[in-house]
This record gives sequence, structure tokens and C-alpha cells, in this order.
Amino acid sequence: MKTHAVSFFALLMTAMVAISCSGDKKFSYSGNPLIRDKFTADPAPLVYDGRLYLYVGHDEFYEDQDTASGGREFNITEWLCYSTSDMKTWTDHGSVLKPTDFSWAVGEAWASQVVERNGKFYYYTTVQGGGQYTGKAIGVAVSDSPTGPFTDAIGRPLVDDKMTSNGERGWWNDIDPTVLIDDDGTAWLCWGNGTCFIARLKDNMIELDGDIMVIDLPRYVEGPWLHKRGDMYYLTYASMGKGRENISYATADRMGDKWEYRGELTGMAENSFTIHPGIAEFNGEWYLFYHNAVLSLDGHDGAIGRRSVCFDKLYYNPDGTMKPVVQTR
Ligand code: FUB
Repeated sequence: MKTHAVSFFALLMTAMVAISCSGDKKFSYSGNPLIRDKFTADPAPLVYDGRLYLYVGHDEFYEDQDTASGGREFNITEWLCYSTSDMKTWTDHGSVLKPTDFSWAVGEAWASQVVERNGKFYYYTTVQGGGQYTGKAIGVAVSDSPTGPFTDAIGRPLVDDKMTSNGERGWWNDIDPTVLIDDDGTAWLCWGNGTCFIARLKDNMIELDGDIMVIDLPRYVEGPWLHKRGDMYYLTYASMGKGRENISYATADRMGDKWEYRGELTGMAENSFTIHPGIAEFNGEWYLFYHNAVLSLDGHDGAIGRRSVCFDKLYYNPDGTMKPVVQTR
């Protein structure tokens, strides 16, 4: 009897380990696209404590999705997290945040970035506001762990449609947040579609500090990404190429609204209207993350709302400018 009880306990423990392991599935990188069991978009890397965490939107297929048959372009209802210590073996942490985690939002999980400050992880993201918050808005969620759970940090948008002039994109211009914490501790939030906005964040990371400024950039569309290397600041963004987006960038010697355009970083993404940069240094190498739409999954080909996250190495010239990145398979 005692032996049976012990073996039942051992079996139960084994089953629990298997369940927890299956929740954190591992896979190997074997060329682009990185993630092949789901459509994914808008990659946002975060390097923390010896690992690179990658946050992406989950592009989900639904019947009649194609805009030709009246569907929406994008159907993204959750954000996923992956991590690696060597860029080869990746852990799938599953879904870490949903628009429904913001009580004031009604859906649509567009692009994001997660940053760490004082041991807390801040998830800046794009959602569709509901009720009094019409239009796209930027929310911020917080967690004690890079893999969540994340909860709404303020119970309302950090940026909503009424806070910015609408410019050429109207109610959906407040999207695609990127955050840089400068060496002096000042945090900056940059975002926007059609217009590129920038503002300081307070030290608490959940309130704007001062005015919202506008950055003038050639052929700017969306998807800004801020990073710093040495003394140089970089603002990389989705720009309008020949009928589809490509990636361009600008540099500055201090943060603010004055940037110098430096040219194109990539061509257009294969089969995708959008492309979206995310840049990080990890284990002594620099990487550009982006998406294309080359993956076919479960009988569905890649499309505007069925994208796939990729990465390639990024190299700099001696003057600090970035070398054009060739998108590889
Ligand atoms: O994924 C939805 C939108 O497409 C993002 O917010 C944009 O950057 C573009 O990639």
C-alpha cells in the first residue's frame, strides 16, 4: 500500500514536470523565419541577465481574413514571448499579455517594446481603445519578471488619441511605442504612424514628462525603434519604399526632436507590406529583428496579416553609421 502511494506520488510529480516543460517548449533556430509554428510580427528584443527576450505579436489566421473578402488586415489578440541565451536554442514562453488585460481596450494587439528599470519590466504596447478612448492608444503593463504575468500599470492609456494632433493618419496614429532609458536615467518614449512623436517619461515610467514633440523624418511611416551605441543615438523606422515599407534610420548626438537622416537599412520585406525593426546587442554581436511573410502554415500562405519574425546580424561602419542589412533565409 505504502509502495503504491509512493509510486503514485512519483507519477504525479513526473506528470507535473512534463506539463510545466510543455508550457516552455524549446526549439532551434535553423535560419529565417525564426518562429515557424505560428505567424508572428513586430519583434521587440530585450536583453536582461544573460538572456535575449523577444516579444512579438501573434498574427492569427481567421476565415475570410483576406481584405479582398472584406476581412481586417491584422488579427492580433495576444503578445508572445521567446528567449535564448545563445541565439540558437530558443524557449517559447507562450502568451504573456492580451489587449483584454487592459480594461479600457477593446482589442488589436499591435506593436510593443518591453524595457527593464529597477527590476520591473514595463510593456509598452498598442491597443484599440474603447469607451471614451476611441482610436489606437498606447498602454503600459508591468511585471516583476520578463515573462510576466504583466498587469495594466495605470488603468488607462499612457497616450490616447486626444493627446496628439492627428496628422495624416487620424485616429490610428498613436501606435508602435519604443522606449530608451538614457545613461543619465532619462527615459524617452517615441511612437507614431504618419507622424513620429517623442516625449520624456517620468522616472516612474508610467507618466509622460513635459511636451510631446514631433520628429521630422523622410518617408516616415511607423515602427520607430530607439537604441544607443557609444555616444550615438539611433532612430530606426519603417519608411515608405517602392509601394511597400522598408527600414530607414536617423542618428543624433543627443536625444530630442533633432535627427539626421542616414539612409536605408534594409530593402522591403519579402511578401509583406509592413516591416518593423527591433535592434539589440547580445553576447558581443548586434542584431536587427524584423518580419516578412514567407511562411506557409496549416495551408495558409504568408500575407499582410500572416507575418513571420526573422533576424540578421547588424554591422556598423567606423563612423557609427549602420551597414545595410541583407535579409537572409
Ligand atoms: O502589426 C500591426 C502593425 O503593423 C504594427 O503596429 C506596425 O508597425 C506594422 O508592423
